[in-house]
Amino acid sequence: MTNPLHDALFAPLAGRSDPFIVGPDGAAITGAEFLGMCARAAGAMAAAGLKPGDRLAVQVAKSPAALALYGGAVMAGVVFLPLNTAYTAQEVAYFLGNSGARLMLADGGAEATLAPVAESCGARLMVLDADGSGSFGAAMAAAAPMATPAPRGADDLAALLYTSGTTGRSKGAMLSQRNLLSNAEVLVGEWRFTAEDVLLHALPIFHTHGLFVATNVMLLAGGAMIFLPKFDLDRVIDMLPQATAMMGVPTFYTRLLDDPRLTRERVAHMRLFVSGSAPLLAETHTTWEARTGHRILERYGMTETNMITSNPYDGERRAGTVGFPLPGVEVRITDPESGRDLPQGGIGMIEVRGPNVFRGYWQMPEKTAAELRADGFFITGDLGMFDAEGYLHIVGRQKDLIIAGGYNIYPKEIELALDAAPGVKESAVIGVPHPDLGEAVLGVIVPEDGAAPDAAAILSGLSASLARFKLPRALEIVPELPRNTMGKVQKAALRERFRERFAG
Ligand code: MLC
Ligand code: AMP
Repeated sequence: MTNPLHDALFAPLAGRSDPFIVGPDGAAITGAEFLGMCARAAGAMAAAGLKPGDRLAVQVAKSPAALALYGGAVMAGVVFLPLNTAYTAQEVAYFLGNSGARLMLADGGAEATLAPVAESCGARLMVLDADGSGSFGAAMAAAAPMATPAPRGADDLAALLYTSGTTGRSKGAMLSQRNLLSNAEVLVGEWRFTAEDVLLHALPIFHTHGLFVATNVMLLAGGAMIFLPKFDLDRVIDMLPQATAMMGVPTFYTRLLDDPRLTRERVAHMRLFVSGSAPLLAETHTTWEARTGHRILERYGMTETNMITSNPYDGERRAGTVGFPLPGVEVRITDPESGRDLPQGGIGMIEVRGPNVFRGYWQMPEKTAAELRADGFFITGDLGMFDAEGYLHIVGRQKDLIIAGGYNIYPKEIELALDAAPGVKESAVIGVPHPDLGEAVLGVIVPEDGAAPDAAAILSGLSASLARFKLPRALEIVPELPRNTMGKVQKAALRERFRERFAG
């Protein structure tokens, strides 16, 4: 038995003496050196007692060493569980408890806060800082590099990525080696990536976009990455001339457009700009083309499904659409009530089937059954329609979800926290247009009789339990929430009322 993901993505690094990762300061790590880091990470995981199938939770700053943890986990057969670095200790406690992770890796700065959390969940806590130091960094230096990858099959789990749910409880999406590898293979072909490519990588590596779409594609193509710790406008502008491709969320593109240094000359060397994770406004698409001469290639995906559709590399990249189903991926539009197929042109639920679709939610068979049909189609919660030429248009979301700067935020989780705040009778959390983030979180609260809630105190109270990116950017106080005859809060009416709240 082999280890398909390791064999296809990581093993070929052995022969590479050219840079695979280039840091913002120009320091290069060759492919062979990076593979060595992965092998030492795998060795340190084994030395820490991790066995194939065990979960490894990772909440560390983005760095080459952090990326080597992913490669190490694949090599050791360990299920990689990356966590947003913004998550609070309370949020992390849920992920550790739910996943049963045996080991958690954190930044040194978070060690004191996370130690009791890890202990109460029965997980060991070790430190890996961005410069490679910390207890796990030392373990990597001391470990014998893993010589032979752990045997894994295509259906074995490679990663567990948590996505929030409409009930406020996060679900761990189980991604197999096949899910990841099949998608990387398709994307390399569709987007024409080769060993000549240099990807400007400014996305976080705890989500599908930065971890799998960007990294797996570059590993498989044999190209290189300029690896920035985060999206820093000045650095991105500086590095663009050295890259051939960039993948980003729409906020990357709007921020770049706001900067006069973005010129046609600066991006003359670029071959491809990809956007996804949130809707790209047609206006951003056309303004970008007018300014740079490049048409952004928009694609559509999800944590549970990897990439689903893409605009064509050759052929028309149609603004406001997410293109065609990828090879091997089936997409159908169904009536959200009956689940029956709709005729072409009908607006309905987007459903997806293919080797890219995940294996279900970790230890939540009832949630898996509710979203993954018996015939293998996954119900995305996105509403869409195919136009006459076969381009998919996403027209809305049936799930109550806000996407801010490419991060998903589920209102329910924030409403529960607001409802529990002093002086609050009830609340509704909505997403409203935001010039930088696409959508931003707005909290609407109804005070208890006679109470005068203190918005600043409420928000600061929330920050103890919720990651900062989830916090409402503002709170509006209203005497009552609009409800329909069934008593359901009419969020559409609230979104309409407050749609100008963050207008530029
Ligand atoms: C940061 N903040 C955000 C935020 N990012 N608030 C709401 N939404 C966001 N996305 C907050 C911080 O908490 C902080 O709050 C303040 O904004 C500034 O923080 P920052 O760290 O300086 O933010 P910045 O660098 O400006 O980050 C913005 C960003 C980043 C857009 C560059 O969010 C980003 O990299 N997003 C990419 C997300 C992503 O990769 N998504 C892919 C999901 S996978 P305060 O209070 O401290 O001031 C997926 C599937 C698919 O969806 O199809 O790809
Ligand atoms: P996540 O759960 O973080 O993987 O987010 C997936 C969701 O992001 C999808 O269900 C869509 O709602 C949204 N999404 C991803 N790509 C696009 C896109 N190109 N346009 C609109 N929405 C998108």
